[in-house]
Amino acid sequence: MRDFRLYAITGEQFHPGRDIIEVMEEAILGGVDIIQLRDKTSEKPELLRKAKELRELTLKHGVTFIVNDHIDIAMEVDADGIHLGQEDLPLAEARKIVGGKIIGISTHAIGEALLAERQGADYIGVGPVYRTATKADVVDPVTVSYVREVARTIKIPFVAIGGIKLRNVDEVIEAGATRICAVSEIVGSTDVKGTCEAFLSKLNKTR
Ligand code: TZP
Ligand code: MG
Repeated sequence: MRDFRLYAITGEQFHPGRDIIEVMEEAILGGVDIIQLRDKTSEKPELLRKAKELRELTLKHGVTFIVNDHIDIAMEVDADGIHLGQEDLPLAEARKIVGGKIIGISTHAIGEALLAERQGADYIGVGPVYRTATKADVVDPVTVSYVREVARTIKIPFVAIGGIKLRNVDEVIEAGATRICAVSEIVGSTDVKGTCEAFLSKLNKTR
């Protein structure tokens, strides 16, 4: 997959009254490399509609588009990839369906990270780094020192996620993360584009 620095996930609860496409386009204009559609509440037809619109938007801007959980929707809209958690379809099964598309896997422990790497994940999510209200099925935060361990151990791209804000991202970067993912800090911002630019200016110092 193409390398990336800033990864934004949708979270419509953080921008009531604002359209998802408008918010995600602002994030793209702020420089995000990847957009993920993550929606745990909509019914399939609604999800499919959002996926189609986001596919169109990301194609227009040359940004990578990933769908969370719904491999059928990812295939139907020809997304660039799929993101799966530990409880979702096993990676080997997903690989049979998506072929060469990107597969990202959420991991919370070094054993999970190593397994995903061995099984051919294209990237892994590492988190939640900090406590976050965004993910309902909260596991304990993995902590910044765990990010350091992953940075030392894992060879495929990893993206730090969970409770990452402009005010704490420096210590995540200092621990070795060169790719960051955020939901609420980006899409809940009154200045989505400026927030992305601020994240990127910090991340760019790591390369
Ligand atoms: N996976 C681990 S933490 C998380 C996901 C989807 C939510 C991150 O949201 P926020 O608002 O950036 O803490
Ligand atoms: Mg999932």
